[in-house]
This record gives sequence, structure tokens and C-alpha cells, in this order.
Amino acid sequence: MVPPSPTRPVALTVAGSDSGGGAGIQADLKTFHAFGVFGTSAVTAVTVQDTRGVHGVHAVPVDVVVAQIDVVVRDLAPTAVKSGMLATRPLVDGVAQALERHGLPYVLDPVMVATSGDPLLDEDAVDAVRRRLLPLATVVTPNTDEARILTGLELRNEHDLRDAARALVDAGASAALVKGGHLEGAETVDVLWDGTSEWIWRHPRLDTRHTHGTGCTLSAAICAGLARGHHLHRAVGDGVEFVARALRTAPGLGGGHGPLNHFADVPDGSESD
Ligand code: PXL
Repeated sequence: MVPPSPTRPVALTVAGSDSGGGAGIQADLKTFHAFGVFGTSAVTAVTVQDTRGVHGVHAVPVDVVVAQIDVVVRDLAPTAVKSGMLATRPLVDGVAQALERHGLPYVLDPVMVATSGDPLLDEDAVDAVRRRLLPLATVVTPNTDEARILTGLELRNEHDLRDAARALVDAGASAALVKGGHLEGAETVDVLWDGTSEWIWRHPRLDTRHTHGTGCTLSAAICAGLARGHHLHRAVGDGVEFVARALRTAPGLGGGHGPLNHFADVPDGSESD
């Protein structure tokens, strides 16, 4: 007889497909897997993409995206969800309505622009992200550009990251992780504020162009931790460390911004309860 399998946490990503495999749905599923979490997905858009850039975007009809979320939640019972590329305003509205219904722990990665500089969210959708998705988020994970667009604040230094995290919580998110990777300096700084406590992670800055999918990978790692039932600060700490390792050991694929190493070791204990 086959012994019974240990129970396996399930997570859901609602995001775009990156044919190059480094970001989007593909990065999310690889990251869920690395953390020992069973990955499910609702595809919002199909991108024609390699490490050099986004060559085409085909949005999936809203009812098909919502149906993917609904059937997966009903049958596979994910214990956390993340969203990435949502492409259009109707998709933001549809996903918000579905997530409101299901009430799961939710990581909002407010994806707006690809590493290559190509747009991944229509401008008229930003307001819907702010009004409808922020209030649902267990944590929102913007980089400095996304935080500026969502809050109207300029982000130049660590102090500004801390202010932006507070502004995002004031705007309705339960917590905000503002990622300072795009700032200058020998260290990268990430700030988490949950309305009560603040945590700061620092890592030596790497001189690398292989950063494609960094944000997707981090938000997926946090989602995996939440799916396991970990506290937010633990899920974020494990995610930040996994991304640092995955950046350091990037495989150097492609002629542009290459992907991270999703085979990197996860921090000790992060893939168990
Ligand atoms: O990293 C942001 C992102 C999210 N989703 C998809 C992407 C990218 C970046 O390229 O392609 C599908």
C-alpha cells in the first residue's frame, strides 16, 4: 500500500503568463514548488516574451479569469492567493469581485511595468487597484515606482520607503512591503509595516542584469508562507532571503534581463510547518 501523503498546502496565483519562464505565472509556480506548496493558477493574460522584452500581450476574457479562480478555490481550497499582472481595468474589477467573495489571505503585487520597461497594466486601471484591491490585501508589495504611483510620494531613500509603507496601510492595505531595490546605494533595503510594527531587511546590492521576475518570485514566496499559515513577517523574511539566493545564483540565460535561479535553497524550515 502507498503510505498516505502528508497534507500539502495549496496556493493560487492570479497572474500573466511569461513565455520566457522567468516571471509571471511561471515564476510563481516554480516558487510555490520550491517552498513545498502545491501551485494553482488563474491566467489573466498571455504575454509573448523573452529576456529581451514583451513582444505582445493578449488579455484573457474577464469571465474566464473569474471562472478559473472560482473553480480552483471551490475544489482545491487554496489557503492563500497572490495577484500579479492584471493588464486591464475590467480584469482588476473582476478579480477584486472574486477575491472579495473568497476572503483568502492575499498578496497584492501591484505589477505595472516589466523589467524591460514594457507596460503590463493599463493606466486607467491604477485607480481600481488602489480602490478595490488595496483594501483586500494582507500585504501589498510595490517597488519604488509602483509605490510612487499608488501613493503620490517621491521615494529617494530609506525614510521615504518607510513613509510610503505607512501611506499604503493608511490607504487600506493590512500591511505593506516597500522594496528599495531600485534605489541607489551599496545595500538594498526592504521595509515592512503592518500598522503596528516595522521590519527592515538589508542585503548587499548585486551588480547583475539578471533580475527578471524578482518581484513575482518574492510575492509568490510570501504567498507560499501565508498558505503554510506562517506569520507575515516570517513569510516575508523567508521570501526576501530566497530571492537574494536566487539572484546570486541566476543561471545567466538569454540575451537580455535573465531569470533568477528558482532551484535555489529555501531558508531552513520555510518549507515545513
Ligand atoms: O515582473 C513583473 C511581471 C509580471 N507578470 C508578467 C511579467 C512580468 C515581467 O516581465 O512578464 C507576466
